Amino acid sequence: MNRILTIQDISCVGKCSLTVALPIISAFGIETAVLPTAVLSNHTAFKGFTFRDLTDDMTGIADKWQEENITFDAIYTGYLGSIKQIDIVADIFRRFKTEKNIYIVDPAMADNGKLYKGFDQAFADEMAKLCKNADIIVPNLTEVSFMLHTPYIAEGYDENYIKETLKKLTDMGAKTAIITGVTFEKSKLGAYGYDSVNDKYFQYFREYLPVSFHGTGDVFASALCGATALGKNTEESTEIAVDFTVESMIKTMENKNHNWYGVDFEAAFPYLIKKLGLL
Ligand code: PXL
Repeated sequence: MNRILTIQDISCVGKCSLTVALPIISAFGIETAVLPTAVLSNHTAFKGFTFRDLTDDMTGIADKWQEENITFDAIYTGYLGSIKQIDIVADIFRRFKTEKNIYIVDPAMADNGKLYKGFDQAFADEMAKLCKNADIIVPNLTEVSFMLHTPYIAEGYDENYIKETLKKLTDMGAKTAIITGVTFEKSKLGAYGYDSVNDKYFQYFREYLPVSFHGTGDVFASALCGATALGKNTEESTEIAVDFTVESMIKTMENKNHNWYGVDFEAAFPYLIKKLGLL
């Protein structure tokens, strides 16, 4: 069985990071090992939150895995709490890198033109460095603007702009970059990618939904990771991840009692399992 290591925080309530990655990757039939970076009462989009920093535990945990010769088929990193954690993650990646395993970085740090609470440009610059060693990175347009030091353009850009931006991202070092939340026309939203190894652009769009939920980036990245670990190519994995994210959003909209802080991705599992032919 494949084993993925995912490194990000546990937000106890709020459906993001590990509480999204763990169930979603498991649903692909893949073992999910976790390295929690912090424990929060809830994610930082709420008014207040507690934050137990686990930075000092991270290296010791990885040491034990190395002693046991534990290996990972993929490493997927998401929200990280500090520059120090980014450095530790870079080190863990070096230590567990094999010829075959793949490294997916979601530089989860910003959305809608703004950095999340507690982050600054220096953090974004370190995250950009972490992305250099990745096989696949999955930033949204806000994260792209902070990593490339370019203005954030919410809409009205054209396909050339996205292609040039993707090229700039892979020129920094990542093999493949996939920008999420791309829209050229009001009725469609999706992901646009560039595989620099094969010099190939790819895209996948679905209907634009007039809603915005917290945690959709984590749902997308987790599904992409699961599909990639199942051996799907990056293009197929992008389609699976976009479809699963959209289905999760549709299920959330169908739930009259839905909240603002997370998507009902659980209700989209039957769809995913059917689509993957896992039944
Ligand atoms: O969804 C990204 C994310 C992950 N973890 C924490 C967050 C956020 C976004 O706000 O606050 C703690």
